[in-house]
Amino acid sequence: MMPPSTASIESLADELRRGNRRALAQAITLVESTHPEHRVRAQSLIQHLLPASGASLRIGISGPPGAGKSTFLDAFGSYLADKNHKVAVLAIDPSSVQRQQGSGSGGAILGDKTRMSTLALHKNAFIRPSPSRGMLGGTAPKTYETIILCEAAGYDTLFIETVGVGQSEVNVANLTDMLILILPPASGDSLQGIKRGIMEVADLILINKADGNTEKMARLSAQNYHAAVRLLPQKRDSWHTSVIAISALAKKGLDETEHVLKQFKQDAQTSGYLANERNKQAQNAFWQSLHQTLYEHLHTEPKLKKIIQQLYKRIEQKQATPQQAANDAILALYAQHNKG
Ligand SMILES: Nc1nc2c(ncn2[C@@H]2O[C@H](COP(=O)(O)OP(=O)(O)O)[C@@H](O)[C@H]2O)c(=O)[nH]1
Ligand SMILES: [Mg+2]
Repeated sequence: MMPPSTASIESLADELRRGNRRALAQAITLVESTHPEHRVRAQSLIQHLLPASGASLRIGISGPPGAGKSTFLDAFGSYLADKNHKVAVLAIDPSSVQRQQGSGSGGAILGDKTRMSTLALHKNAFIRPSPSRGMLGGTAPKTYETIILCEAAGYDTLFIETVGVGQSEVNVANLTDMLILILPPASGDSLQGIKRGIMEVADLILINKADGNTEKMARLSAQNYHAAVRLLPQKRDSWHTSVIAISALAKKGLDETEHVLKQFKQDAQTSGYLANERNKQAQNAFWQSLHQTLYEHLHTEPKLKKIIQQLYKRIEQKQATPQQAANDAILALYAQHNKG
């Protein structure tokens, strides 16, 4: 998909505000582009749309691979969309980096699309995989802008799905108002294997697969997790992490989940938590963006390249340690800048 020209930015913004999904998809492509010209156009588009953003509940979905995150989003997303909610799903997929480079078959997203096949066809839904690119700056700034675009297009419920590897829970928690942790049923023993940190950031824990011969185990797990979270410090006085046993496949527990979401939103608004979170989300994206910009500048500025070559020599000749040289590079960068 080709990003739009400058002249059409305003009409793109209009189309997007009207809820045109093609316009939204096009806008996201523009925002994701690293091309400098596209960045300028993307900024102009965001400028148009920023005032219309903010009205959704931003929900992070985390949990180990195979827990049923995509299946849950298909079921619960469709359930909400049937009730006339506008539902967007952004799937952060680390494997898409490989696919962009032309290796790999891109199974993860293909698999997710088929797994969210009901939601994908719903007129009130929008699904978008978001490449994580593996950049130092992380995904936050681009995902942040994608969130703005979805909200401007009228989506009131945003889900950001991540795979449960390493940093991704923390990243997604930094971008969202509420974190839902989806877990498979587990025996009492393996419960201890779940990292405490993940449970501490979760606002709602869903124990999935409460159906067939895993139903009993799921309900028992839910009880165990319920007891476990009661021992953890709470994020704030007015909210206690709920634990619900559900079945994404059999569509059980969706009413209850919706009820908790409503309560969460209500409480987050009245307690001031939401406003505070939104500031933190923006500031986090700002810092990531700043890191990324500086990083790129350090690696691409031609004048700095010369200085760095000289500093390499100084290190080689034992006139400076790498740390001293790095400090000199920063000073040179600022001196460079002050000269204009
Ligand atoms: N029995 C049962 N299986 C489920 C349920 N939800 C998902 N699954 C299965 O678990 C597997 C992983 O599901 P998926 O949604 O791709 O998990 P994800 O990796 O967390 O996105 C698939 O084979 C699903 O059919 C459920 O509620 N009950
Ligand atoms: Mg998935």
